[in-house]
Amino acid sequence: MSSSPTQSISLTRYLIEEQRAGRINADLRLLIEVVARACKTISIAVGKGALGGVLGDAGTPGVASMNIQGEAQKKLDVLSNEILLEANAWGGHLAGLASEEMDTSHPIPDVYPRGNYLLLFDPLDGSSNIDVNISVGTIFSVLRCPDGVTNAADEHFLQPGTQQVCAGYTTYGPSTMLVLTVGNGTHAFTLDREVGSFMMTTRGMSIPEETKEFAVNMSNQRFWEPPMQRYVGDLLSGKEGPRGKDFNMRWVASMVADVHRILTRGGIFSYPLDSKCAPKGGKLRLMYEANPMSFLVEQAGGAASTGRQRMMEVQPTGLHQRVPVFIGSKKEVEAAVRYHAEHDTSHSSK
Ligand code: AHM
Ligand code: MG
Repeated sequence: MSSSPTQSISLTRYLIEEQRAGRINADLRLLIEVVARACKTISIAVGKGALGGVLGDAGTPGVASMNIQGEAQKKLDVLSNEILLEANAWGGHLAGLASEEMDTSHPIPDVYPRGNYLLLFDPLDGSSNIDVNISVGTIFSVLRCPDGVTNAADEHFLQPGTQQVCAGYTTYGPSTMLVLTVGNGTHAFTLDREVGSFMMTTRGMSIPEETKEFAVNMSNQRFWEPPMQRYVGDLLSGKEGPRGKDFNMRWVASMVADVHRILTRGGIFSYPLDSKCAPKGGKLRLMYEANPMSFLVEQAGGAASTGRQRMMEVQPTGLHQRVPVFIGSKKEVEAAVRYHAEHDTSHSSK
């Protein structure tokens, strides 16, 4: 699996070394430091839980406020969004921001200088776990603003995942961890709460190619497409079935926590198309969830697909676009893709 020695390398030191090696510039370094600082603030709010008065729905009592996705917002969703917006407005490193919690992209206020990067984030992923004290997280993705654009609008964010220059997430679990890639491997940093610094704890995360563990919300089984029914059916039939081995299942319902487990010990995470989410294209969001996680997982030797296409090659058509997701151990993602291809081929030839 993972890791070479990390000595005592803080996130700041790691970023300075990446800058010296010419892999990132000063603006991208600042951007990552600012996001990391905002995540520390979110971590404190999440950690206070009920004592901080931050649990429960946003909005007025009995009338929860809704985001663009038509989902009820939690107080912590709104607070985390505000923390990230405020932290990133004034540094001069961004041309614009977009968030899962905002209808449209957010320009940098005129009073501040503009930079060349676009930042996208899901401020608090795994909202259904906030009130029950289960891990949640922040996911982010960084793109370059197209040349010559000074006022970034929604269309400028619509770049495939292969264009990302950085992606990461922070998981607020028993410990707070930041997992990051700038295209030179995927590295994990753990927050030293006493010192207030993210310290590198795994350099070069590496996902085993094969796995015996899958993550999916089984309660949706009857709504899945036929290839997904067949794929999971074969996983469940274990040693006696066509896959010839027994599989274990895990489902946290926080993508950050499920993907973190996969980056740590392998596995496949899937939120496939089902007849409930099909009209929207899937459940998870391409720009804020699927693409950044795909970049992190590919950089750790894993794979990510919609079941029919490499995730990072999907050309986005909307900021809040949703997609089916298969992500994790390379050979297992390839197996899931094979089930879809076999189904599609047999149906197109009829
Ligand atoms: P959110 O961004 O509104 O929190 O939704 C995304 C989350 C993922 O973290 C998780 O994998 C999935 O939704 C869980 O969905 P379900 O409750 O259908 O199992
Ligand atoms: Mg989310």
